[in-house]
Formats: sequence, C-alpha cells, structure tokens
Amino acid sequence: MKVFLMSLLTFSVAACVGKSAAPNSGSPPVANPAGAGTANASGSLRETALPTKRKMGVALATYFMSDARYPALAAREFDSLTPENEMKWSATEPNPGQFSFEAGDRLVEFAEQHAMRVRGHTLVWHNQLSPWVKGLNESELKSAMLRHVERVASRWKGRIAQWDVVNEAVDDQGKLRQNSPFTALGPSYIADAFRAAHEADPNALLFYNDYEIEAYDSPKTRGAYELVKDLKESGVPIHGIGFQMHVDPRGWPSADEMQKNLERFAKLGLLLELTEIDVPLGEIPGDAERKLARQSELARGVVHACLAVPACTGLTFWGLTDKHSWLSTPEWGPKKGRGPHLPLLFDESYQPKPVYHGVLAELAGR
Ligand code: 9MR
Repeated sequence: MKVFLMSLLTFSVAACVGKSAAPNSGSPPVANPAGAGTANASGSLRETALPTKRKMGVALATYFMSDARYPALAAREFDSLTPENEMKWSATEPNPGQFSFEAGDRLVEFAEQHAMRVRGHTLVWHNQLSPWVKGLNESELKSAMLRHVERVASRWKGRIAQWDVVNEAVDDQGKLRQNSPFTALGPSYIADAFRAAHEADPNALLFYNDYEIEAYDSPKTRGAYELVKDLKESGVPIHGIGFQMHVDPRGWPSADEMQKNLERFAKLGLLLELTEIDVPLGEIPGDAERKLARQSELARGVVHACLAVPACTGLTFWGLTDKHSWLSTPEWGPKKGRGPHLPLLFDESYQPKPVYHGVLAELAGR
C-alpha cells in the first residue's frame, strides 16, 4: 500500500512506461486514503463497468494532483482519463512552433501507471487557442494547423487511444461556426485535420466532438450528423463521434431519445463516446433532496442509453468532484439566484453522492 501511495504522489516524475494500457485489462491495485470516498475498490465504477466493456472516464487536471485524495480516487474509480486543459492549443503551442508537453506528459504517465485509457483533447478548437493563431492569414493558418496536429499527435503516438481531433466546429444552426478562425479555411479543414492526425498516430481512434447534439431533432444535431456522414463517406479517417453531454437538465432528452440518436450515428459505422458528462443541479427544480434524486435519475438515463447501443464505448465525467468542476468556477458558476451546480459524482469532500450510486447501479444492471 505504501509503495502504491508513493507512486501516486510522485506520478509527475515517474518514468513513463511507453505503452498504452490494454482495454479492459483489469484494475490496478487501489488505494483508499482516509477521506477519499467510501466505495470499496471492488465495487468501483471501473470494476463494475468491466463486464459491460465500457470505459468509465474522468477529466483530470495536473493542478489538482497535489491533494493525494484526487489521484487516488480517480485511479480507483475510472479507467479512462481525459486531460481537461493540458493538451489544448494554448497549453501545447503557446508560441509559433514552440511546443510544451510537460503537463500532458504527466497525465499520460499517470494514466499508464493506473491502466487508464487516454482520450486526447483536443487538436483543433476555436477556444483556448494561442492568441497568435488569430493573426494568421489563411495559408499561414492552414500550415499552422497541420503542423500543430502533426506535432501534438506525434508526441503521444501509440499512447493515446482516442483523439478529439476537431472540437465544436458547428454552431446552433448546424453550420460551420463563424467565431472560429478555422472556418475561413472552408469545410475541408476538418478532413485535413483528421488526415494529419491519422498520419501522425495511425492507431489512435479519431473523433469529432461537440455539445448539444444529444437531442434527436435539432438543427445542430442534424448539422453534426451531415458533417460526420460526409467525412465517413469520403473516406476520411474518422472513427467516432463524441457527445459532450453538457446538458441543461430542464431540456435533457429522455434516455429513449438519446438512445435513438446514438443509434442513428452508430449506423454510419462510427464509434460513440459520451465525452464530458455533467448534470448541473442548479437547473433542477425542487429542494436539495429532490435535486439530488433527479440528478441521479438523469445520469442513469445517460448510462442506460450508452449501454443499449453497442457502438457506445465509454462515458467520461467532466471532472472528479464538485470541487473541481468548471461549473464551480466564478466564470461558469450559477447565475444570480440559482443554487450551486454541483454537477459531478463526488461531493467537495470526495464522498460519493446519490448520482454516483445511481450510475453504479445502472452499470450493474440493478
Ligand atoms: O473544463 C474546461 C475549463 O477548465 C476551461 O476553462 C474551459 C475553457 O473553454 O474549457 C473547459 O472544458 C471544455 C471542453 O474543453 C470542451 N467542451 C466544453 C468544456 C466546458 O467548457
């Protein structure tokens, strides 16, 4: 136990093992330092999900790792890791041609030490771009994009199971979004990014990732559908689509609707991942108990929909505890007069919430 805890605490300097964790290869030894939740290792999410062949994922950030409860709980419960910010453009290429991979390396090494799959996030996105990118003309932008994809995907070649190659390219109407500099390159930029990623890391599964494409009948879902259908039919190396699931609970699609939507995308021959799940409590009506119960019900519906569609290979929660959620920051937090969002499976003291038990029960088929 002591050795294992030491390895958790020193993850940042540990040597990398240089290979990906085999899918569903069982669990590593697990730690339960005081205060890091109450679930037993044997009943963890990752253990419980093994027979379903779904990966249970969590978005992690290097800057929270210094609290030993954080890496311990993440490694015990989850077998897939998405770097929350560390692989984005502003983190990996702050200046033209000057790359910085240290934070991404730390998370990849941590994942490898704990038999967690890595979902790389994300190569081409209009947000968290380095400011210099916005000053480029079209031909410079295209070269910069291809170089960025090539360098970042090569860095972790063979160690990233899935890449979100292009993120959030379409707007609410399902058209290429106007507030992205990449849109100026025309729709072919998306195919170009996928081809460059495939060349750099031929074994990585390549995903298009977006939010608000969960509802069956919305202009945005239709736009994303047409986009990935065209890519697939044109022979572009795209393997999957990521549904972020940052859904306002007041308009959350039913489990049946989500399932129907997932099935439609699966028929294109794509893999499906639910990539950034959170369920903000603040939007749910009722008292605290009612909110927590509804949060659990909604999350169970998401798990149910994924389990019902064979092409759905994993579910990732966008953060570990309510303390670490992007929805707990002043920038994204609840609007005036609304309660806190508290959107994740564990509370601010790392204890499992009703929604954790709901997800676990759904995974176990109870
Ligand atoms: O969780 C991320 C937060 O820490 C960043 O400040 C924010 C900046 O845009 O991005 C958050 O993650 C986003 C993800 O990368 C893409 N989908 C939406 C997520 C929530 O905004």
